[in-house]
Amino acid sequence: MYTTHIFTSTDSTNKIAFNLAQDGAEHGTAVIAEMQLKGRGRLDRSWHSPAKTGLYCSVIIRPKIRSEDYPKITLVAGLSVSQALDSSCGIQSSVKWPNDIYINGRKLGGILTESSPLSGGISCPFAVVGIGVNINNSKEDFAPEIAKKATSVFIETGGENDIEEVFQAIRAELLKDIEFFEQKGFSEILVRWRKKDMLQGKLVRWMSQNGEVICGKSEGPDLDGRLVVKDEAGVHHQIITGDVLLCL
Ligand code: BTX
Repeated sequence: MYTTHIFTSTDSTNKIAFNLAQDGAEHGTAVIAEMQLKGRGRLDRSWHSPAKTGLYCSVIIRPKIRSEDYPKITLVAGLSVSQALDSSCGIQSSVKWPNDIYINGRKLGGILTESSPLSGGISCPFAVVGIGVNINNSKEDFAPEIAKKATSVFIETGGENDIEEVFQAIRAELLKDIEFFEQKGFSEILVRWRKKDMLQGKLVRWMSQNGEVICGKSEGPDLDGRLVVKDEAGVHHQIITGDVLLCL
């Protein structure tokens, strides 16, 4: 039985979970909130977290993996969240490299993974896997700036779901997949990931580190978790971080 800390409101579940992990909280401990006042996305962006409509949770994991494998946790978690949503809500969601959950071309959820320092003899490293999913939101619940690109399970299916039950399904799937990753490595996770990859074989564009916009065909993540894209000249690029957009 794993511990769950439940809040009606908090600034960010990731922040609370990170503090708990630093104080020694066990693998599988989670923080869940009905709303967040400062929900965070990647790259200092915000995660819109209105009350009682979405799932906002953070799960502490202490995986038995090498420090260089930590960046793959986000991909593992995306797969776990997508699969748990499919089976508990009866949908068919996709994953979008590196951290998004999509359905019918709109963003349903996202993952924000934050890790303890991994070098310098840290005795019990950890990662906090922050998960945000729009569950029972109707269109009016979204802020105008995301209304066109966001969706929820309710919007897609017309049915409401019990957020606590969805959370339990996601945590169980995440811990199972992390154990699988520890024991069998990343390659089989990658096989499953590719089956849900919404960018596979599609034309995408992204901004390189020197500010150049590059277009190419996505070949999916490699064994190191980097997204491989082949440009029009046939050159392969391995993308480590950033946003990749579909060329429509
Ligand atoms: P991201 O950086 O990929 O996505 C953030 C971007 O997504 C925003 O800039 C905005 O355009 C859009 N966005 C914001 N809110 C929503 C929403 N509710 N639905 C769809 N699109 C949205 C994704 O980051 C990672 C999000 C993790 C959120 C969880 S919630 C629990 C935990 N605590 C916390 O503070 N963050 C994580």
